[in-house]
Amino acid sequence: GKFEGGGEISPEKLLSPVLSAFWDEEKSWALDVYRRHEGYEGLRKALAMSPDEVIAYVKDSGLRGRGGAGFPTGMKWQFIPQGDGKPHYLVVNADESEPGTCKDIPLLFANPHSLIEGIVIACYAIRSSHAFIYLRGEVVPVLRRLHSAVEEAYAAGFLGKDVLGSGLDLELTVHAGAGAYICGEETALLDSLEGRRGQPRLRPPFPAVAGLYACPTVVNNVESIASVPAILHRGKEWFRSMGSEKSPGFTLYSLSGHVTNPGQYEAPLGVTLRQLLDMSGGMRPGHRLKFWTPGGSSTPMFTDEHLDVPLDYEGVGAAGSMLGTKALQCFDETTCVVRAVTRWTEFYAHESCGKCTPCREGTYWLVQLLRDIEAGKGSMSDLDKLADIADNINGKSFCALGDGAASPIFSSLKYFREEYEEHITGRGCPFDPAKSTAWA
Ligand code: L3W
Ligand code: SF4
Repeated sequence: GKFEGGGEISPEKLLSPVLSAFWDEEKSWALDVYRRHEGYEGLRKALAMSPDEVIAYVKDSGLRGRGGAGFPTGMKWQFIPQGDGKPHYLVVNADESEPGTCKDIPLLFANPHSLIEGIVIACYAIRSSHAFIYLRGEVVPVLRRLHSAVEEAYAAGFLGKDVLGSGLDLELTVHAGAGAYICGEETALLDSLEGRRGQPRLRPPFPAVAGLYACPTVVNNVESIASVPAILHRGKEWFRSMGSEKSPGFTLYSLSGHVTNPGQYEAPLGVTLRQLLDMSGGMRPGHRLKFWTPGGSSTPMFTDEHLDVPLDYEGVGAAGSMLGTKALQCFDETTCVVRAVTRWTEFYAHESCGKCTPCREGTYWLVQLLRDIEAGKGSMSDLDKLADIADNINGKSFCALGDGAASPIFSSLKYFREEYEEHITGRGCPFDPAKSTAWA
């Protein structure tokens, strides 16, 4: 049927995945399996075009960054100055750590060659001869798999000297981080890659102008780059036939929490949570949705009133949140919202890099207040304090981590203020944690 902002959507389209098409095949990660599924055909098409034509093609496709901000990918590539005499770099952000987000790591595990092919295309376009994948450090099996896929690609002539006789020389380095959420922020990632403590840099200059080793650098999310080969191979019109005018194409949604079948679901942008729950088996039996995040805990939460919001950048934005990483964490009526927000805020306090005062101090104080409220030791004035501290973090911090930390405070107070008040007047948490599996 029709859905707002998304144009026509047929059930076949909802269910015909691209990125996740053959994840359940035997050795889906191997080069020969990838090639059986038309792997590296997009690269051949790209190499027959000029680099500028490839940039224009990706720009026309309307592909937007899948790491959270939705910035147009082709435009980012176009920012790289040409003829400047400096090396150019492509850095793939594989530091997936946003709470609830689990799409890049499964993609790398099941189909690493889609990323490698996308990297070769992107490097050809921006005229880069060295690319890096910055991988979240905790996922050692994925690191091993990436290393072996990169080796396969070198052996087959997709990486190294004179890629497929095109004249492009390309080195690809896989680097594992040490497990800090802040290293997913693009400039902290670059500092970490250069061997320093990962802390955000002032922007501007953006990485496109002064990035890795102060040279022009494109930093893109795994899924953004992995989407490029299919766009080249099947065409920008095909890509634009899915999703909406401003948010075209397909994407990976991660469904987690109190759902019957958690996992990765590929669908056109603009699908709704109701549709995703319908196709995946719904909430766990006997329970109903209470609140959820459209894009990880850093994006303002929604309630069951938002089940029909189109999950694209415009739809989620108009409803007062952000699409972010498309991490749909679903909580049912057994979940204490104060406890959930406390847990998230503990995460932000732990992961705050300490560079700026509003976030470093603010997240600490938010945790103290939330723990008191959850334990029945709060007072009504604490709710104003929570909002006041969040207000002093939001928009006043050095990077997006601060804003992300403030967002669950604002949205939970907006939708569930009564539940906070119940904790205060009732001198404790009205929920039985044993009944909620999410926080076990
Ligand atoms: C050149 C300009 N480049 C912007 C580039 C910029 C960046 C991209 C988007 O944060 C969000 C954040 C998290 N010249 C430019 C330019 N750029 N203007 O465009 O930039 P920006 O600042 O809008 O966002 P960001 O810094 O990339 C990302 C949210 O995502 N998030 C968390 C994500 C976490 C993960 C993870 O764990 N994997 O992705 C969740 O929602 O809060 O708002 O490349 O350089 N004039
Ligand atoms: Fe570091 Fe937080 Fe400031 Fe970002 S907002 S620079 S994470 S202290």
